[in-house]
Amino acid sequence: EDGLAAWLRYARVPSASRHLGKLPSAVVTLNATKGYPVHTAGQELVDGIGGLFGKKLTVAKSKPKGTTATVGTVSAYVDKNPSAAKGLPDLVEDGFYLKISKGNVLILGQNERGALYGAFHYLSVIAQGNVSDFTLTSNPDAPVRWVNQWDNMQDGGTHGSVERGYGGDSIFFWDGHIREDLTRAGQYARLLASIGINAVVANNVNANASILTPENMDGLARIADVFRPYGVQLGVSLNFAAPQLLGGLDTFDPLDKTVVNWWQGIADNLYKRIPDMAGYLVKANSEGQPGPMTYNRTLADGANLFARTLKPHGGIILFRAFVYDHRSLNQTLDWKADRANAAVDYFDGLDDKFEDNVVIQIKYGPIDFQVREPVSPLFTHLRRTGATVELQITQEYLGQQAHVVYLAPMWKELLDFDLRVDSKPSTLKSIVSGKRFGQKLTGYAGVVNVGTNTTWLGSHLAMSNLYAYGKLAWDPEQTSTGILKEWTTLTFGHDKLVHDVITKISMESWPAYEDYSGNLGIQTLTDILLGHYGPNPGSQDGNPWGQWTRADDDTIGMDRTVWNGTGFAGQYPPEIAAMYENIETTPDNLLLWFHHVPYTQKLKSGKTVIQHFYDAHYKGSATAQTFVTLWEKLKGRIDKERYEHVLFRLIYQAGHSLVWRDSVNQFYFNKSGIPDELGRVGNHKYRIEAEEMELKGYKSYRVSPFEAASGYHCVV
Ligand code: BDP
Repeated sequence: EDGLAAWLRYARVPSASRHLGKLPSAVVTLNATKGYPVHTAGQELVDGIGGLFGKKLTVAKSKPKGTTATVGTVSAYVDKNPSAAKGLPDLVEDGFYLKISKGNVLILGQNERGALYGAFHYLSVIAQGNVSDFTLTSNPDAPVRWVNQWDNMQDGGTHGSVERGYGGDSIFFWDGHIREDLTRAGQYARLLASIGINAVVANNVNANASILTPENMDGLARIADVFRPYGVQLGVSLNFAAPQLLGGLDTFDPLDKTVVNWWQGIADNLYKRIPDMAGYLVKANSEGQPGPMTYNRTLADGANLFARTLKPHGGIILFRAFVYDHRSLNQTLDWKADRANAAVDYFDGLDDKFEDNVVIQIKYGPIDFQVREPVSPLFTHLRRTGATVELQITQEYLGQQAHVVYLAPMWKELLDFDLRVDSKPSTLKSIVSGKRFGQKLTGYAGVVNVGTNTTWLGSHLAMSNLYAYGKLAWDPEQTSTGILKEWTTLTFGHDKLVHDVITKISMESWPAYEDYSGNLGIQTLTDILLGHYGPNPGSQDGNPWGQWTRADDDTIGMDRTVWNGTGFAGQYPPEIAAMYENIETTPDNLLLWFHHVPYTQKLKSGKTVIQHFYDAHYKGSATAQTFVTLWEKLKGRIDKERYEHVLFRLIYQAGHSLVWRDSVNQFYFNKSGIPDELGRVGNHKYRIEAEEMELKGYKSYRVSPFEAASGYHCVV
């Protein structure tokens, strides 16, 4: 149990032999071609039922005797059974229909991919022990359900690392090329297909232009080949300056004819090799990346350049809204400067300027994957052009898989948030499904960043986030606990205690992490300049990245009001703007996101801001201690390999949460000079400082930032 099979282990279900009669005995695939999803579906049914129940199925072309699982597209089925057409439901692209009746299984997809999704769904249901009859029509909530990988083609010229990846090297790239052995890429596609993901952008948004050399395009085609059996399409991230960097042109101006022709050549060459390519992902004019604004062109000019070259081939472009200029942000000179304003400012007036195969990919919050952010207001400004919400499965600011943080509850809160456009119900999920404004191309993009580690993400428990991402992108009405239950059964089996423990840890994990890393909307107080890991509240200000707390000796928080602050609150529709504008109506958990207040400001709970900080850091880290003892109850109830792996991480998290607690509390205690009412902060009377012990083979040294260790000292 090294994690490689994730939730597709097909481990034997309890009392398997009792259920054999309720299962099919043979599989019939309709019009299956090897290398395409219907064929794969047939194979998965054989493997799945074999593994789960020990029943060996035969694969037949026409109807055999006995119970049968029939899988194919609706059209293939109706061709063979014209009279059946009437009874079938309407399916949208990628949707599926399942009918289970006395061991006979009918799995029909709107397309081949849908058929495969239906097969995976059926297998997941029976793996959870349910072999009774049912009928289900399932359509995805949105058409775009993509995954982004931030994989580098090369790193220092040697190998393929993954930016913000915590599960090893790239499964796609090595040494500036596409790997020869793409086995893992195929296995990844299988996992993704089982949760309804339909495309993967394999290379980093900070794209290397060399991805477009003829040799690398051949390599990309090989990736697409291993994805295809699972209905997963390949997307490619582009470097806006590639015409210059790779093509040798003296410009990359999006309106220049030679540039347009160059990009058309690229699209044609890619589609020659990969006719079913999904399209592009583009990060432009952000964090030093080139873009159309380099030539005073609009973001729409930039996006449309690619959109037009893709159109003849049926591709789409996901153009990122993560646009800001870290060189122009200066908080010391400009009190009104605010990175949170950037996206709406840059996209202002462009909604009706984009080609219809452009989708704007918007991070859930206006800054950057923080532990708590308000929903990005840009979602309310794009009514003609469709949007995808960008979520981050890789826990860049959220403990980097060394801390367990189950993210579905956070995503649900964001997706359920009602933005009140035109004073009408306008939840984020209704916007990204296209239902609220009626756009055709909308959906989800998740930054996943798996690597070569057999656990994929570096931690077994972190995989519930990937599972939940796919499930919510398909159906955002699903509950966090419901998704978790499914995932736990498929990953760890049916033991009730295993379920109870994983549910408790997971459901408490995001609130705990928020409590000890950064609460009241102050953002995750990590180190900003380097790894985004570990506490460093002092790095939050005075940096050009715009993740500011504006903390001084007496006050803290970003004033983002219109009347006195950066004006960000005014980017929301009036009802929401009014809520955030007013300190009384701003929820406590976003108070410091929107307001600059004294440490003594009273919260709705009656506590002061500073006392809340102290208490929350104690509470969150205390919760993290309980994860270890909870997990220890599972000894012997799950396999040793995964038990030990998770335990090691939870022990680490428990310790690191204390470092978080004391660093952040000490930092604000030093700044504010306000003592903790309970006398805990700065008073570690039971602690034994490592540097004061007799050190054999260790040396004591002063650390920076000072608050990262008690007493300013570490031992190495
Ligand atoms: C930030 C990451 C950086 C990414 C950037 C992005 O730190 O590595 O390149 O976002 O999303 O969160 O483009």
